[in-house]
Amino acid sequence: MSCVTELGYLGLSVSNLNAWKDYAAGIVGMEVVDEGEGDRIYLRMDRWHHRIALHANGEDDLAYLGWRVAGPVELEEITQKLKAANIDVKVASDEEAAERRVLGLIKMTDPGGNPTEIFYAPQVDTHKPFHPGRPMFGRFVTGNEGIGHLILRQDDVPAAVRFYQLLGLRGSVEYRLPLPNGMVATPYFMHANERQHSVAFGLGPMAKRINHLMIEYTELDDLGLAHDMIRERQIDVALQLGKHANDEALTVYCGNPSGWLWELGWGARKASAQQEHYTRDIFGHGNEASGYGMDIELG
Ligand code: MBD
Ligand code: FE
Repeated sequence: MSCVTELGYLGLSVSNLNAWKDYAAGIVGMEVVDEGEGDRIYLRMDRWHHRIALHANGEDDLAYLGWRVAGPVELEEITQKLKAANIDVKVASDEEAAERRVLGLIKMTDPGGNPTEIFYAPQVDTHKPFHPGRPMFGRFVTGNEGIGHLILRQDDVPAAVRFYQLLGLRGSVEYRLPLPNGMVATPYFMHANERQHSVAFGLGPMAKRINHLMIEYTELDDLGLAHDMIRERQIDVALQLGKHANDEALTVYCGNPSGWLWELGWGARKASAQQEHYTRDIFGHGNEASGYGMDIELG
């Protein structure tokens, strides 16, 4: 059984690299690495060469996402499994793998049209301690749980569920949220490891490929520092501080320099063996700035 083990890396296309440096390093605490390539910079969250590549090509959207498998045997197995399911998989060249700082790589698109990659053996710079972009009390929760979680655009939710099940993720609808128009939103959450979810979808039509990236701090005080800075600088907050019912994380959703959301969080519980569903969050998450596709009522 070859399953992806974590959401390993992301590529984001952005228009304003300087604003992104201030946001990702100065507020959130990531480490900026500039290797002089001119069209991109890297964001570190741990000892990996990078977790996020920012490509300065102006689209202000998700460029690609990378799922990890254990090694070359698993990459070969999952390639065969995807081909057998009629997914159009391209085996990347050595140059493409080197560009992502991995040893092996395949590329495809998911049913929502999101450029999706599966890789093994990321470059890990164990000789280079993680150096946060602003003082941090702790670290980011990564390790076996990967970078965090994403809400992705999927116009055909059952097709998306089938695709991510093929990758080895598990999950279900975890909320039934009554909408003002009488309908019920039924977002679907899936996990690949101990992180309660690595990907979710099914919150309705979206302007961009991505609604948000959630990243998690090990220390509550780092979420507090970020929250203070977001409020001082009057950065848009789409959902105020609150605690989700499914992963029980305390989080806040703030606008990023590309006009979509980063969800900053702390204290998530781990994925449980059996599914549950909820009708609202535990507390908070009140709606504030609109226009981010997060106008759902969670409270
Ligand atoms: C999440 O992380 C989330 O983004 C939403 C909308 C609901 C539950 C958990
Ligand atoms: Fe989230």
